[in-house]
Amino acid sequence: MSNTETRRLTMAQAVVAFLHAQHSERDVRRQPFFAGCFGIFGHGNIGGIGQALQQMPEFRYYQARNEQAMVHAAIAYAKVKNRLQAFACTSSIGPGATNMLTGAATATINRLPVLLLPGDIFARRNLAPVLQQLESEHSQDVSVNDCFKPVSRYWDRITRPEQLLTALPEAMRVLTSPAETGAVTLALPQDVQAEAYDYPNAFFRERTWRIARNRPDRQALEQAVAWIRAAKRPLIVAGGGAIYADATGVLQRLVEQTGIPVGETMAGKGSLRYDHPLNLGAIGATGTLAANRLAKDADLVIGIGTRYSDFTTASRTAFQHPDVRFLNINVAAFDASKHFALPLVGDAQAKLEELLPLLAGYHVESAYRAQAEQLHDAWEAEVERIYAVRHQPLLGQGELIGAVNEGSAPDAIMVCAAGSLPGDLHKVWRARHPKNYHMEYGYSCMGYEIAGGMGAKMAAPEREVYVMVGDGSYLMMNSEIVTSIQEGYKLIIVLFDNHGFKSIGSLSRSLGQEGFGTRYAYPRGGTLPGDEAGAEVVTLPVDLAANARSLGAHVLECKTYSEFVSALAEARTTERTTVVYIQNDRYEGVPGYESWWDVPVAEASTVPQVQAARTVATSWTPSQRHAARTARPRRPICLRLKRRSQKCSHPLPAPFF
Ligand SMILES: Cc1ncc(C[n+]2csc(CCOP(=O)(O)OP(=O)(O)O)c2C)c(N)n1
Ligand SMILES: [Mg+2]
Repeated sequence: MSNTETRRLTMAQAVVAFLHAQHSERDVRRQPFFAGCFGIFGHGNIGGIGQALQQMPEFRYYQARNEQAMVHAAIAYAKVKNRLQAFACTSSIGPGATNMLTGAATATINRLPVLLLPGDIFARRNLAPVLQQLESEHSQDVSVNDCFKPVSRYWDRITRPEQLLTALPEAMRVLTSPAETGAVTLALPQDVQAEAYDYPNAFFRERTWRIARNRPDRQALEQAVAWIRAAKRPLIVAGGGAIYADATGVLQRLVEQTGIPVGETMAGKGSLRYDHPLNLGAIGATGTLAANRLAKDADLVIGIGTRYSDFTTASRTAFQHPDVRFLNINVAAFDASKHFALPLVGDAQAKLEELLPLLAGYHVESAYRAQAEQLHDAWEAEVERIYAVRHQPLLGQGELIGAVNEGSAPDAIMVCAAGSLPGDLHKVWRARHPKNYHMEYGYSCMGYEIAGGMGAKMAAPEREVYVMVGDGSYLMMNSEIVTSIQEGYKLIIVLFDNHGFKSIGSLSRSLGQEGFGTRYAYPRGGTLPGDEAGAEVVTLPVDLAANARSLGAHVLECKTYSEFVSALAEARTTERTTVVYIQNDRYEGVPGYESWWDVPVAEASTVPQVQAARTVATSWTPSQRHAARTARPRRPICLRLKRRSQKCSHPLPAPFF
């Protein structure tokens, strides 16, 4: 094919033809990078991208119900595919476009690729203001799509069709870069989408983006080996990067060779099977006793693919050894350098493979390994205890999680994002493979669950997908139930109805605020009732089971534990998306384990409970580790009280979102 040959296409047709030709490759496995395009059409994309998608059915179009939801589905797809494949999302201009903003932030914060193609106002401007246009007195070079800039890793506006020739390759570079990936936004003015141009044929040739496994700097690697060999109490913190890099096999080999135990972040849970004797499970604010105990005295923290969010570090109180050092393995220099670490910048799998032989002969002291294994076993016993609680009259969340875990196929995917479920799941879900625990907890975006579940199912149609969702999140976004039925992607949605926000209610109480604004109940005396009203509230006449049924789902309502177990078994046999509906107790959940999360408490208040909460919070802040420390911090009040009486008078906060 000569480089001078051209093809006359509209800008939108060129976008679709280009995307269709892109592939990714890692470890000799090559696949089309895009699985297709989600979209909702309006006047801002119907005649452009809409026309192109109709003309090119080989690039599959999926009709979504809500633009935010379609981005969530795209994100979940990319997460299950370890960022090797992704979706494009097309929207109209104005509200269709800005509905994708939350999705863009979710993608970028979670380091997951998604290509957003919002329509934009006419580039030729001669009709302004057009329907849904944001006008500005200061510039005509502004549209609502400028809002995508801070939440996109690459942002561009295509005001001439030939700009695609340089914009699309840049978009692909960022989307396929594990270090830079996130939302990529190409704003497409509605008139330019439909404009024709003679594009070079060569632009549409199949292209393969190789996802490199970058190796670390040799000197840094040698220093890392020296640090590990010198460590007495090293601890691995496995993050999402360990899973995305497919480094879980070599991680297990490293753990077995060296005896270094592992704590897992929200995105990293599943890096090791839950029953591996050196897997301490969840770490941080929503962590297990096992991981949090060992974190406290770790002298070397080896972060693998983690962003060190405040949940992972328990708001910087998790690591209390006076001389603790951090060694971070990460594709992104930004993350690798956190906590003044020795950064090993590069691919996790490649790094661990290089480390293994260099650590030959090194093993942690047997007393340390024994302590880790004993904490692991004790934690397993605690999970058993929680799974066996049969709270009355309404069941508790921990036991219901246990029923889903035990009733699901070992290769299933469990999807969740916000509410009190993530904290409980992080602790007690038993992850049996690296994709078993799919938690969106970078943005913890209510509404991700069902749409995300659909994206996960599209990525792995051979697996059962369990969506765990609270009534608040369900009410916020249940629209993609319809899409899952339209496209035949069956989900098992487990809907926990506790008439409001169990999570924020618990957080509110821990701040002395009595659950204000977190219950779904009628106002009393002109205000909304909180927890002080006890059971004396009138709940709203909302029937979420009927709502799910009306969207086309098969619905199984249950009340007791045995009905729940039977419903889960039946849900596995149904053909279409099935909702298992159960009411659960607002107060019964999984407790916190020697950890903390920093949320502001009012500094001045006339309410004694708020003052008490402030005292607890300020007792933790001296433990926060921001840089090299000189003095050892005091133990927080709660832990001191706990040691004295084995009973903490302040509830350890176990909220979470
Ligand atoms: C989009 C969005 N809005 C607000 C929040 C803050 N938030 C976190 S959890 C939560 C309540 C969730 O309620 P529900 O889904 O019923 O779960 P529950 O807390 O009852 O387990 C809220 C409002 C959020 N995470 N995302
Ligand atoms: Mg709820």
